[in-house]
Amino acid sequence: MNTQHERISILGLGAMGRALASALLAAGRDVTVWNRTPGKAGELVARGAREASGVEEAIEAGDLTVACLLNDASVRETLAPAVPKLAGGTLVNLTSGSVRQARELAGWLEGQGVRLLSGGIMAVPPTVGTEGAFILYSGARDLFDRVAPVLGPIGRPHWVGEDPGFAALYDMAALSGMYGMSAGADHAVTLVHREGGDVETFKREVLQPWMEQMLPFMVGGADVTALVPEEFNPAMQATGLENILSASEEAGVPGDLAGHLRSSLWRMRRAVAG
Ligand code: FVH
Repeated sequence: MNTQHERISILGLGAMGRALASALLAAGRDVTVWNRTPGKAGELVARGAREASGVEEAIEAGDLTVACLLNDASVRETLAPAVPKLAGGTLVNLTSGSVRQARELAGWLEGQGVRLLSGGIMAVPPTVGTEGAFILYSGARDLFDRVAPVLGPIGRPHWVGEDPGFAALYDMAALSGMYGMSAGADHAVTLVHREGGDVETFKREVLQPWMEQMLPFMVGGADVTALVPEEFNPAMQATGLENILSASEEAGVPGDLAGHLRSSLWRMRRAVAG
């Protein structure tokens, strides 16, 4: 199959679906789009996409169908009436969901003669198609080998195994790491703001260089046992965390922003005790 001529149908034109379609059009791909609520395809159609009036029409127009909808329930609801049209074909599901949902979707589709390649998008709409963007895929290796060059323009394809749940697994785990960092950054700027510091200067001159310096240690030191290595001196860290919590209380930082600090403090105290 010629990658450039493989026809792609995209189900879902939310912020992410539109970004995917846009990157594929920019790369000269043949794109058909469908969205539950009409009216979101205008700009894409102006750039050469076709708009299907229904899911079945969209599936028929593509060699490859890509779903990028809100959640697993919306994928099921969208596909249920149209899945016979997909029989003998392939669905690439770039909708976020749980590991179990991805495995069950693969089983359900397999029973209907449809091959599933599960995906997890490691990008946000403005970074789709840019150098840093990558897409996790899991499912049969031969399927990945066929799909990867076709969907390459949306982000670097990265296969994480045969298990259809693994793309979701790594996606959810990576997001968990990101939300932890995000909570820390929100807490940090709130503390600076409450005590009269200049947030933008703090971000640029202190927070970003500090987080960049520590990132390899945070990722490299992450441990499944949740035990604190001896050289990390948990007693010293517990005292340091108490200092940050005191500084936050003095500044009137809302308590919910400090939840991750309290979890770390409990962990250090456990390590000291035991
Ligand atoms: N946007 C992001 O930053 C993240 C980055 C990482 C990956 N996620 C996941 O991508 C999926 C889609 O996200 P999105 O940003 O496009 O989300 P929305 O803009 O809210 O669009 C949702 C689309 O889903 C359609 N939809 C919702 N429910 C149904 C349904 N029952 N049947 C059919 N379609 C449905 C909705 O259609 P409409 O409301 O316009 O009619 C939108 O097309 C998502 O899994 C993220 O976790 C994005």
